[in-house]
Amino acid sequence: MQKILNFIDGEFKAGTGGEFANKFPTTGEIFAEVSAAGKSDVDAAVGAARSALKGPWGRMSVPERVSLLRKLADGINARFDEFLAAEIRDTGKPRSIASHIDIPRGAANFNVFADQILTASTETFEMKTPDGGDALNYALRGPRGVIAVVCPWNLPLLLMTWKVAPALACGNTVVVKPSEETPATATLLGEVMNEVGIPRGVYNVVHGFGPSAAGEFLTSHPDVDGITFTGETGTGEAIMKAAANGVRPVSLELGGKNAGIIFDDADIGATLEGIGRSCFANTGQVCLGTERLYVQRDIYDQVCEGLAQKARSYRMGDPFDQATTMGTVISAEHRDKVISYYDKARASGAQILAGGGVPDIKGYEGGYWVEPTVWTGLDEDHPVVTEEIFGPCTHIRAFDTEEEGIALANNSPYGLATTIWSTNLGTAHRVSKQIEVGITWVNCWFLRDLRTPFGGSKASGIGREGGVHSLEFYSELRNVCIKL
Ligand code: NAD
Ligand code: 6OD
Repeated sequence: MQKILNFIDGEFKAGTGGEFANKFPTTGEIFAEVSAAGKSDVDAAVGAARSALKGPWGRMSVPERVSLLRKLADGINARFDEFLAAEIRDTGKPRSIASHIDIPRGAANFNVFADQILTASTETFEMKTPDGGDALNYALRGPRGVIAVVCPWNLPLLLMTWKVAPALACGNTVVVKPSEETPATATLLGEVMNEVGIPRGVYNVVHGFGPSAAGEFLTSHPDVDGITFTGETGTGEAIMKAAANGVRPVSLELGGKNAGIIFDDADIGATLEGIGRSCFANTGQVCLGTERLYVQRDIYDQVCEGLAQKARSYRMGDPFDQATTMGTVISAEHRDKVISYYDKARASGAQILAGGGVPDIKGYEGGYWVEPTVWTGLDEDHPVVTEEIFGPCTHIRAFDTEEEGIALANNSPYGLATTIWSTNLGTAHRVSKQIEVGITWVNCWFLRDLRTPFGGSKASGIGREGGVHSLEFYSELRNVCIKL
């Protein structure tokens, strides 16, 4: 049985928090034992990160750090197949997704933030002093210090390096707490850190659960200087409370209940392809995914039929098989949660256009399968329409006017992402401006330029990461005022 260990101060170490099983979601079989970090291990990881700040890492120039970041990207690519296999085993996601999104982006994040820090500037202001003399202000960019990085399971390497790369670019050290469901790629990255010569203590990984475990030990640790978190809104609230002790800054990328809006002048073929991906990709386990779909009445029937067909078109099975297009969800617990919404929809009389249950996948009966599902007919205040399900499902409703479409989309406590489909540029601009979310895609979905601000409005988060916005969070600016 494979053992997954914590990575502390450059070494793989068993934790004092016991062990927990890591399962292959496609079969439900245990394939690894993960060693959980106890409080003393988290103390050691934070201590190592603190010492590294004062060591060679803290003395490195930006170009030296940049050179190491590029080596990290190369190091992931050099072991691409190992990262790929580890991610597939942990998540059950198909190779077709992990090889195109998770692992390439896991590597690219390091190059993107290497570029970003090389061109990062700070402000200078000249001023007059009260006695008519001159003074000069300039800001120095330095690291915040030790950053806690707490991650979810849906895009494990991608979302972890999305935070670790800019944190290291800015000269911080990190302690990562991967999701208990997906510990493998964060651990493997520890090997790459050592291979490319990242000084010990710069990157640490502690494994375990959240409440009263590694997650909470880390986020409530008094020697952590900042916390960056991606996960559920409720967890974000708990982390924000922990961060209040000691007034530590937080960056929170949280949940969503994203709307898609399709206007009757949309290119139907392209729309069905794009919206289908936004509903079902990664078995619906993408925070940016569309779980509410509003369609202008003239094309409503066509979209319902087209999306139902799309839902039925997925091929489920062995995620290592290139032909598989949909995997399981992450765990039995998550399958039960998704299915509980499927049951609620049925009980409330939803019209089920596709799916709605658990498929029978021959040879993989122990896996956590759910059917891609499309409903209509539920009220806007039904839990299926208001709560984040995080499964391959969406509810469709017709609208008549632009104002109505906008109002329906905005009727949510969340504000992460929207996707708008129209061939009218005026419609696209007007609607984008009125939608209360952090990220709007028009005639596309999850098309990423990593320099752009990324994050959620309302209950979907605090702060923006990406490009210079990441640098803002992961660095501390200190103004110097010199009277000349
Ligand atoms: P989660 O909130 O359950 O867990 C995320 C991480 O937090 C895990 O590592 C977990 O162990 C840890 N954790 C849990 N409780 C904690 C606590 N009290 N203190 C410290 N750490 C704690 O989320 P998940 O189920 O892993 O991921 C799915 C969620 O993530 C969805 O809501 C999804 O929308 C969201 N998400 C958001 C984004 C975004 O960019 N906005 C991206 C991906 C996922
Ligand atoms: O692309 C990214 O940088 C990003 N943070 C994606 C988040 C996806 C959510 O599931």
